[in-house]
Amino acid sequence: MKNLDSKSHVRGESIYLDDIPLIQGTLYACVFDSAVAHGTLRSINTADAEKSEGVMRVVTAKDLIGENQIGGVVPDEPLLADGEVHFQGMPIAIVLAESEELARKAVRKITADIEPLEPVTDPRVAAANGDLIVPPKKFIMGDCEEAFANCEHVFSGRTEQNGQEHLYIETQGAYAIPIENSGLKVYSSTQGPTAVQRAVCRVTGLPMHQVEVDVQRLGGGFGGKEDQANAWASICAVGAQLTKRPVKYALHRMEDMRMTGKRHPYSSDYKIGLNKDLKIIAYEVTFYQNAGASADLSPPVLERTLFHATNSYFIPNVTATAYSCRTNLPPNTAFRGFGGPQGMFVIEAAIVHAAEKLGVSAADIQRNNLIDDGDEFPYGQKAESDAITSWTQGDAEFNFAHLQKEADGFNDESKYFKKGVAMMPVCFGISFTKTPMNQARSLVHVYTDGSVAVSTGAVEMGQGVNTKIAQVAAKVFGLPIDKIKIHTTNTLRIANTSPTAASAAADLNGKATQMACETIRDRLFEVAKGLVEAEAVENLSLEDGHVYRNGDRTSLDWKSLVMDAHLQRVNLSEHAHYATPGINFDWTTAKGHPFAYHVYGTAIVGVTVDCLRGRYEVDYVKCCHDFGSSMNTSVDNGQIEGGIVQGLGWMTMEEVVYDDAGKLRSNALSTYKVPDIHSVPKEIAILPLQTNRENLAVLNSKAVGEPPLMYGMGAYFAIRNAIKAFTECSPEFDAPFTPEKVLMNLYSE
Ligand code: MTE
Ligand code: LUZ
Ligand code: MOS
Repeated sequence: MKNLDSKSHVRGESIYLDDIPLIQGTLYACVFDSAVAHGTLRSINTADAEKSEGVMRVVTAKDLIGENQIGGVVPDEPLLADGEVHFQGMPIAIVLAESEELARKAVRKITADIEPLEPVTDPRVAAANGDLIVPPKKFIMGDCEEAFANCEHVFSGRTEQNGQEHLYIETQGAYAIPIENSGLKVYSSTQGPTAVQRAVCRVTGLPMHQVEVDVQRLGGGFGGKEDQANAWASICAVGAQLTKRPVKYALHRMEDMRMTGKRHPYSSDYKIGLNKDLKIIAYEVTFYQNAGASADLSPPVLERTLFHATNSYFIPNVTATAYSCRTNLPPNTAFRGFGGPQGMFVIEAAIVHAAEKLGVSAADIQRNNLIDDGDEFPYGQKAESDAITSWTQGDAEFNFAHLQKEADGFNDESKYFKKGVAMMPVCFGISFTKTPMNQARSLVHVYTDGSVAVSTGAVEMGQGVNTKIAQVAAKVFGLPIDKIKIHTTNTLRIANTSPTAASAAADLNGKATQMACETIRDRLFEVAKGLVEAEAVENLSLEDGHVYRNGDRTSLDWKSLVMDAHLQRVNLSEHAHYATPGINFDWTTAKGHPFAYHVYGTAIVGVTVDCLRGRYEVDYVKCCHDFGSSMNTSVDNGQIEGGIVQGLGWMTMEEVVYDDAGKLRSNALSTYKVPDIHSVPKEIAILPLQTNRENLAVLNSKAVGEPPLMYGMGAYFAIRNAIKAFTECSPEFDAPFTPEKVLMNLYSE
């Protein structure tokens, strides 16, 4: 079944923040932000802006009624700069005006006197200065020191990974409307309606029951709106509170790129030890995360880097250390994979390094160390592993050796075009690593005409979560999908939501919906039992809009049953709560069972590099992917394709450039290159892993949002192999592999 939104998207009828009809009297906000990455804010001159045409008010930190604080994990992030600026793009003042244009015009009339301080942009420099967001985190398994002493081969090195701009098609934005008794209704383009509600309450001083947050859908989030929607909603809320008028702010693309954080760049050191059979015996890794100016989600992102530091491999001795380093960049944040990809890149680089030195294929080392059933991850959880099955099933279908031979043959014949192939296994843990976040609720109403309305905490952002939740309700009630309507995500209907993140939204909210629907269904069965004279409710079922008794269709249809139940005063509504069972994690020991399950997969990535120009094309990404048992192959294949292309973009062409002064140079689509239709691999082949395992996913259909991004990482190593087919060199592990960098490596000798 197609994504339920596909038709309204194509017709341009889907509603986003910018499509919400505005109330008369609406004001437009625009932010004046710091042009300096680090400095003391001596004074702000807003006089000219206040006199500017159409300006209602200019707001600075001193005007806030509540707290000037929006830091969710660590309270280190003022909404508006006060005393000091920490990054270029940091909001300092808010202009509220009668139109967008007038607001932007007035912003240009504001000046700030900022005494510059030395900016830090390099995480290793920040770490050396002791400027950490939180104390270092560590995972230890076995004894690395002793193990290295006994290793046949030991290699060490360093990797660099750059950030990534989210480039959701819909930029950040919000619309806040004053309601009676000082309350606020806030429309926000957010993955976390409750996070927005909390931030708004903090800056306005309102209690949570006075603030309603509503989300129809997002034009993409990719993690960038898990926490970073809070600022813009807070700005609108403060404006609405102070002026008693509705306030809207939808950021321009360049404002968004300049003022919001991105994927975290990392700089890392590794040391890998192998025995003579190519078993990895020991792995030591140190991660320096570039957190930016405030914590945002950096601490949990850092933790997930540790959780995925060994990717799909079993390594008996591991010491992984991670530093979250405070720099003068916009606060970096969640991005599809949430630190996991950063952890995986380093182990993959270490394996490639070892393979190169030992004169073997990296695939031999990868294959030889895949985690097996019962093996323990460094954080204590025992694997129920499909690392090996996904590799062998993928290899059986796509034949790595043959693809490698084909590339070798091509390379023998071709002087200036070279092909490279790489294997990219992936293992990604599903659940928020912070156990309490793994809960969700669903509110289901069956109306007397038989139609069904569902509200959950899940936010639709193109990933198809609403389609999946509707499928769950349709399945339990035995109804066609058009009888089910998924309503907006709203904090009045569903309270205390976790953000739609960690790929877990369909699992958590889908399970809650399943529970709510089953409760209503069981009540209806009690009614039906009398109506169709069944001996027991166990003999009843609901299918294609009818009640079935002992597998036979009765004349009792859904609508009549519902109406009858209502007349008998049976409750046709239910609010259900789901909390993932069996998960835990204890940071005092850094051990536990944090994930409901893992998603496994193996990709083979092939590229062709133009060795005169440094350009490249991705010929194919062929993967064997663990869907469990997919409840929607159309949606899931779309997630795989999109994730792969986004991963390729991060590893190859997307290059976030800040200069030493902390100014974003890649601040528009002319200077920041994202994959377009021409960068999509010529072939993406998706083979579902064959498995009969039970899992904790909704209807056994495993989470699919984030894991495929990591297949795209294979392109980096495939490009590296192609370069090595052209010239004797050993490119550094410095992602992304932009065409410029490829060219430099091709002619580095
Ligand atoms: N797909 C689309 N089209 N748009 C998005 O913003 N976000 C990704 C992924 N797929 C995203 C997407 C991220 S970062 C996550 S965590 C998951 O979707 C969240 O949704 P889920 O939990 O329903 O998988
Ligand atoms: N967000 C979060 C996430 O808060 N915790 C997580 O573990 C996580 N994982 C992936 C993506 N977002
Ligand atoms: Mo996704 S990074 O969990 O929003």
